[in-house]
Amino acid sequence: DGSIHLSDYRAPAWRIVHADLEFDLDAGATEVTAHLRLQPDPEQPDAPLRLDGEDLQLLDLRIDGAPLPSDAYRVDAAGLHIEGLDGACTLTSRVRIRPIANMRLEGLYASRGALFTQCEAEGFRRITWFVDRPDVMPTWRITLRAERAQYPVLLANGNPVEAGDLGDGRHFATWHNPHPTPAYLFAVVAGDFGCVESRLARADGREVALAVWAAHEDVPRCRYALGAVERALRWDEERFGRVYDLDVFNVVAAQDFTMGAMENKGLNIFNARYVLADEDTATDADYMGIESVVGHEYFHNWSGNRVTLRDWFQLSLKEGLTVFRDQEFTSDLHSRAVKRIEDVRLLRARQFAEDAGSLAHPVRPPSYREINNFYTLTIYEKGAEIVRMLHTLLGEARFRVGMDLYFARNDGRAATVEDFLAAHAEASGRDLSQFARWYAQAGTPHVEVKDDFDADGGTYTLEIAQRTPPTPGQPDKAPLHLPLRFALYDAEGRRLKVDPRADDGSGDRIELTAARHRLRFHGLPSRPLPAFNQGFCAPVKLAYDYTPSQLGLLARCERDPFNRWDALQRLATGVLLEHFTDAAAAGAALLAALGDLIDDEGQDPAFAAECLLLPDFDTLAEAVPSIDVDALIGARNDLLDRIALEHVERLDRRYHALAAAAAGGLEPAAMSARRLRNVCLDLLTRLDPGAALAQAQFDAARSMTDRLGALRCLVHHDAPGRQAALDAFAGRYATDPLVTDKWIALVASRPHPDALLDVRDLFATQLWTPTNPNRVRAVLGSLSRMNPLAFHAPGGEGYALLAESLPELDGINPQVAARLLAGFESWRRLAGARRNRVEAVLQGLEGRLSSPDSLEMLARLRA
Ligand code: BAL
Ligand code: ZN
Repeated sequence: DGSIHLSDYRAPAWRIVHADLEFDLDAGATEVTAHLRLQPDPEQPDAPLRLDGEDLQLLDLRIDGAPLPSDAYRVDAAGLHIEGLDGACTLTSRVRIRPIANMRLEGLYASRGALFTQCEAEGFRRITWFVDRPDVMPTWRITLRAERAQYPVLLANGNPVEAGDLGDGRHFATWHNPHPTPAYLFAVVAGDFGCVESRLARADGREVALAVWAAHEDVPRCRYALGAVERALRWDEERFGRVYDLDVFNVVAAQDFTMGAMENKGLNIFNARYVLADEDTATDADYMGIESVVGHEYFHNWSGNRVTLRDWFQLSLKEGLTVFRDQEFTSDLHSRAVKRIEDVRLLRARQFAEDAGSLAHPVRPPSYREINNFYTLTIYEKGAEIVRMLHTLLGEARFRVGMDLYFARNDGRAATVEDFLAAHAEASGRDLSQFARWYAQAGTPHVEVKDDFDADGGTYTLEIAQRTPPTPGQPDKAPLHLPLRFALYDAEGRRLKVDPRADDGSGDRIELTAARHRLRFHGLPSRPLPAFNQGFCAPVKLAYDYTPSQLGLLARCERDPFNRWDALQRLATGVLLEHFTDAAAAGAALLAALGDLIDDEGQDPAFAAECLLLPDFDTLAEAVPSIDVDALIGARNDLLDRIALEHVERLDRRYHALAAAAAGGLEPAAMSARRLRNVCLDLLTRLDPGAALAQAQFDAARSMTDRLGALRCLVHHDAPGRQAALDAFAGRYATDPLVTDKWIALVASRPHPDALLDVRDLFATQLWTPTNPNRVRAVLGSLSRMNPLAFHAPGGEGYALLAESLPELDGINPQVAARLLAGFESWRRLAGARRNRVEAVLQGLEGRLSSPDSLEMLARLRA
């Protein structure tokens, strides 16, 4: 079926040690001349040379300068084959490509008068013939020639070498990348851009010139991203000892871009949404997202670029590790607790669902048809959790020694997960062989804890069992090696010093390795209250039979802020899913705890805001065996109404009390205040059909955070002023595609059946631009991922709406289409007729999709 298997890996028969490329750039027809210095693998002496290429018009082919006769090579749909080569040589090819016709946004493509590239994972083969795999790592020289008027800025990987005039209105620029770099990190940008720039001294004493580029009118909105680059560079020096390795670092914003951003060597290309920001157009969450993505891409320079991947199965080796690094960056610069809560929210809502659904796969999948389908939450977020567990098991100091060893030993190499674990095992002296299972085994582990207290002897026993449920292709699972932090509290919420004579795991952490563990603590005066998995140190579902009052106590007394939040999430989940025998007591405990939080001015308001947000639909859906959509949405709405009713005065008081702090700029206190204030506003608007407060905030808003927060309340709670507000907002930002995406996302995620009609109406307007991934996601991603009420409309209209658009989208940008298909990942657990409706919709898609991306997704969904 065209699958590629990890077990089939073979070293490349031919390597490219140096690539010298010349581009005659033009949107209609670009010519690429590639001089590739080739070396055969001495262990595969007679292997033919096979080069990857797609959609290339071959103009000329030479070996060591001599034209290659047509019977000496063969071209098929995916490759160029040359036999009979006699050792190392230089292959020169000249091809023509058509950037303007490239709607897939892979390879070289045109966008708004400029030219961009996207090569990860396998886009470079759409630019020229190449051994397009990550373990082929030449050094690079890149010359760009183009018309100066249309393309005054010519950027490529590495350091600038030379630039000048060619006469005839044309000019050129030559770049040199001295670091061995795989083709997926290749990048070229040509266009009319402006930039903001700065210079920074590197830790090794050299200077680096930083620049963030965008269309001229957007340049003032690049300042924040530039500051984020500066912070990222410093942080990686200080926390990981990683120093930058070129004279320049360029970031360019692209409005048409499939991914979030791309870490090309020395020339990061970003989706504009992760670059452009000012107070009028970006929310606080946008600012945080920009800083984190800028950090992520910058950190790849070591975790991904200097040490790259042997093959695409190792994708999490760079992505999981780099997500861990960007999470730590944000945690060191901002609130560690809030960052952890946000990350776990995402993990539980989306990665756990992926790991429990039709698309579940290990962090290192054993096979794939289309690697683009594996840029998933599992590879990224679960991959980061694995690195975090390693960090917990080893401790910061030993982890750092292991990281240094990993970087030193694999610098300039294409590495594997084994190389990563070997460096840590060696540096720490720990045996990580069982830990390696995390990379091979899919599914979220369940950890169940039962306890017993023997009052006579004062002995407390914890029985801990782990099991991982079956996933597609993996019916049987073995126990995993995981760290589990814990603490014991007394009835007043005082932390108990754990008895040093405990039979096992004294201290505050145990390592689970077996299916069952028993822990005993002696000399306790009364039954303690246990707390587990502080900081969510293991990405598991932990079950322990807490009473509502125990959770209320934990929400107040747990030392670990993440667990205080988690106690309230558990309490809320139990109330929503009717898990507690005494439902009235549970509801009362939750309402009391939330009331205290609303009033608590000593608490970080952002943390309080997180506590007031109930588990979302996806998280709840993950916690039940069968998804009753109406029951989950109904229970959530009822509880939100109850919270609002019970605390209306408190919420109102706090909302107004936070006004002064919220009026500030980007300082953490102001951001925190706006966060809580907007959560209060949302609850208050539930009770106010006139939505006066939301309307007032909308009218007076001075930041996008407050404007959009108020607009969301007006639209999502059907306020009378909602259409006027939407029109005003849309008019004000009509020329800004990123802000237009925001209001479109609000409309598409409105929890009302009419959202489907609104989306259909959008399709009929100029606003529907299926070639722009951000717009497609704003419309269809918001509908399928952020609007369970409309997407799961009982008659199947939401499913049909998504499915209808997929054949066209698949013909334009397969990656975007395939990603939207993943919105059906949990369909098998849907209760009632919905499951059948999705099944019919998926069946109806058979024969209507054509890309390998979408075909693979459809096959896995239906398997
Ligand atoms: N490498 C693809 C974009 C990212 O994860 O950084
Ligand atoms: Zn990445």
